[in-house]
Amino acid sequence: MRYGFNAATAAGVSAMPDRDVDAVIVGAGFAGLYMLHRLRGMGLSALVLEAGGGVGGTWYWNRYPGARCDVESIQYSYQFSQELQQEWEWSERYAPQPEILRYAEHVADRYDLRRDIRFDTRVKTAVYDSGPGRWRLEAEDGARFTATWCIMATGCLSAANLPELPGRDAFAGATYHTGQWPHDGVDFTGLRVGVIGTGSSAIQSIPIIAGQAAHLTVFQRTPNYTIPARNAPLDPELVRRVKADYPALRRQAWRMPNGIAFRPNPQSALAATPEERRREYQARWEEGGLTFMGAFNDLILDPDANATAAEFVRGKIREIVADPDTAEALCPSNVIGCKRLCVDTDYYRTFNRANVTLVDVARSPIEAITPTGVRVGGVEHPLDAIVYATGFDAMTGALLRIDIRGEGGRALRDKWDGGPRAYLGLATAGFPNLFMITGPGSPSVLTNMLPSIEQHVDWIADCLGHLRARGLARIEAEPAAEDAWVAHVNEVAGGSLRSTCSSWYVGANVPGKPRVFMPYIGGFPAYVDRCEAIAANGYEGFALGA
Ligand code: NA7
Repeated sequence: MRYGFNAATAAGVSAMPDRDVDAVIVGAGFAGLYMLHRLRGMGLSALVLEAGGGVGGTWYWNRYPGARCDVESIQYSYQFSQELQQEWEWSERYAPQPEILRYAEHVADRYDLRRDIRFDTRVKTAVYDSGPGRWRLEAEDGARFTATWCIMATGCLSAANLPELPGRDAFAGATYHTGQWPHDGVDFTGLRVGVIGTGSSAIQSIPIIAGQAAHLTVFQRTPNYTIPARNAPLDPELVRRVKADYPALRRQAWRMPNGIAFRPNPQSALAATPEERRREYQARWEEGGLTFMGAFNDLILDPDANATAAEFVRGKIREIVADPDTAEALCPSNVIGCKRLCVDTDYYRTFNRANVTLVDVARSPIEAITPTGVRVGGVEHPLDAIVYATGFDAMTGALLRIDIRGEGGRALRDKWDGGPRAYLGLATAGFPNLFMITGPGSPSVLTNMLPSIEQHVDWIADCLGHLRARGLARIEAEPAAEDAWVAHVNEVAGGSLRSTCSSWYVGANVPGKPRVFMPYIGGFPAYVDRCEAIAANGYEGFALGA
């Protein structure tokens, strides 16, 4: 057992399993770290419980080859401290996982956060005790904690999804999940490797694994659209310009629906001529990255507009991939941007390598994992190692893997049986004093996570300050306000092409999960305005109590 406390505190904790604090925070990713910093600044006692052995959340677990952020480094960082954003130096346009992890570690050290983080502590239960009005949490190691406020900073993409394939556990070779990668890395040299999945994690790792393995077999159920990252060392002149007025870039980002400063084109794709469209798509393809979807203003709203962008990318795939059958198999037919767009380095080109085979498991699904490989359509693909790049039980998975019980012992799992219900994605009726950072019903995964996290943390901290100033110690979302918000979340989702395909946004990747479009798609600025108006109106839609 490893503790983040200093020795004296750690000894105190192990001798006294029950620890009572004002606020317990679950998770030491970017959300948990900043929440701890804010609460400490308010003079509250706070303790972070973290399942991993270190800080960083997503960036602690996702150590697969090629893992990097698809939001540009210069924007994927905290903005709460001028000093912090001035002093940190990113090396590349898209920071690789080890560098983002170093950044999280730097933040933890700079603000002396580790002494209030208990590592290797996976929370098993969180139960609201309405008598004293306190949350009681128990970890898998039996340690217990009590707090007035329980803040879930458990992440949107942190509960690994490992499909129940027949024979899975009988495989004799090595098995990995991209989201639970060994810390000392994996050397695939000389091995026959299978990658299951073709989402973002697969698309980042496949080119690198292909460069090592004797042979790589990719099992693809749904082809994905991916845009070249054009990753490169960060231009020092760009960094100098941004740092000369970082707040200006942040202000620009806060006005964008996805919380990322970029150059959207206000024109409709359908109003443009075919040649204008081609030029715009080509320019964005060359620029690289997620801004491809900003080529026109109706790509995610109008199926005909979207089809023009989709066809452009399919044309690129056919140009890049030499074998026409492989190229066709790699061409997605669904709406571009419906599943999260991917950003890659040499993904499509990798399929020109002699040691890479693509196996389409859309029509003929994986029949079984055998002790020596993967069987599809009666054909065995012999393998020494399998990489599950099969994603996450997104948005609700990490919350529901904890047995969370609110007023009257009601389980969150039961309340959310038909899909998540939360007011602003911050709180859920029947669970007083429980907050979720970037919970379902908030913009979260549709935005740059860092500003979304900071906005939620600041809102929660301000809310606790408001309650304290009035001698109050209880807050709970009102069912009517929650119902109205959930209805609004669903209504705006219905207007977007994003809700039309089988993505993890709707829970489609996890068998049996209710199909609900989980994040709020109304845009970051509208969401922030709503949160601020609710706070300004005395936390409208919340019941406050002593
Ligand atoms: P994703 O994007 O959820 O991708 C998971 C992939 O695994 C996807 O291609 C799935 O196919 C595939 N999958 C899942 N289960 C199976 C089974 N049973 N058989 C075959 N293939 C399967 O996860 P990532 O980790 O790549 O990325 C998650 C997010 O992290 C990403 O969006 C970024 O925001 C960062 P499917 O598409 O469901 O047919």
